[in-house]
Amino acid sequence: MAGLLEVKAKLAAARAVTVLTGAGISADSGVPTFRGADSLWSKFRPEDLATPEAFARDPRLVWEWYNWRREVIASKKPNPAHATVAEMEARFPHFWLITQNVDGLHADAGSRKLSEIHGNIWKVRCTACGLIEHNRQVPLPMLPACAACGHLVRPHIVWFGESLAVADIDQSYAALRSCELLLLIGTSGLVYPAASFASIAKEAGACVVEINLDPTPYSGAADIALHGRAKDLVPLLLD
Ligand code: BV8
Ligand code: ZN
Repeated sequence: MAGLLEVKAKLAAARAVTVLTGAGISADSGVPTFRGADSLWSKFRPEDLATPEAFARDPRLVWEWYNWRREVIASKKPNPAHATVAEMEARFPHFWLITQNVDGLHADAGSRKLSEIHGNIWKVRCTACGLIEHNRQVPLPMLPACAACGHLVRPHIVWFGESLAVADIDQSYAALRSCELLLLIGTSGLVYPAASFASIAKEAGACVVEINLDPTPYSGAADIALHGRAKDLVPLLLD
């Protein structure tokens, strides 16, 4: 595949690489994606669940959805694509991973230089004192309470209509503006602000590579598109 050899050559010469991942990189670990046939959204309407209004209206319903997702994800393991992305940290002098995934699989695979820009399903945040705790209990008892002050906790996840953490935005923009290569892996490019990240990197002079089963809204900005499963293609990039 010509594109693959070209990407391998660019990676071999690169010093600064940024990776942006979406649900597609975890699909090969058995984690349902957001859109597509057997996706999360085919069963639920995210507008009804992944929003602060939904949580204010019916915290139990929202927690039941997240408890179900935690149960589904609890048994899932990183796949070779996650492992290769973790290996990239040691390979490139300047590397950063921006993930939209909340499943925690990149951290499980050993990635440390990462921004989980939509949060993490294994973290809960107190609605009163703001304490953030790592909690892998499955299922969480209903309704879960803060260990420090006893008030209701919520998933530490960025819902629709909520802003991303300033630190994550700053870190992401810095990584997008300074990289020679931006790898987009398994993301549909539909959700903002991540949907604008490819053009930010491109404007700063990066070569943009898309790895996905299908073309996406990012494809216009991509210099090279590799079509296939992340678990098959991503490991080939480093070997
Ligand atoms: C904000 C947490 C503003 C929830 C998530 C109209 C126009 C522009 C913007 C908007 C608009 N209306 C509303 C907005 C803003 C909104 C938005 O972008 N909406 C979209 C739907 C239009 N964005 C927000 O609200 C964001 N906040 O903008 O704040 C603001 C400003 C000031 C003050 C206040 C507010 C917050 C966005 C974060 C939302 N939270 N998740 C939860 O997870 O429970 S988003 C959700 O979608 C997930 O995080 C997911 O990661 C993300 C993106 O989806 P993908 O990861 O791309 O996954 P998807 O299934 O879509 O695609 C999978 C891809 O993989 C596919 O391309 C597929 O082909 C590919 N694939 C599948 N298998 C494989 C594969 N590829 C390779 N190998 C495989 N095996
Ligand atoms: Zn508290």
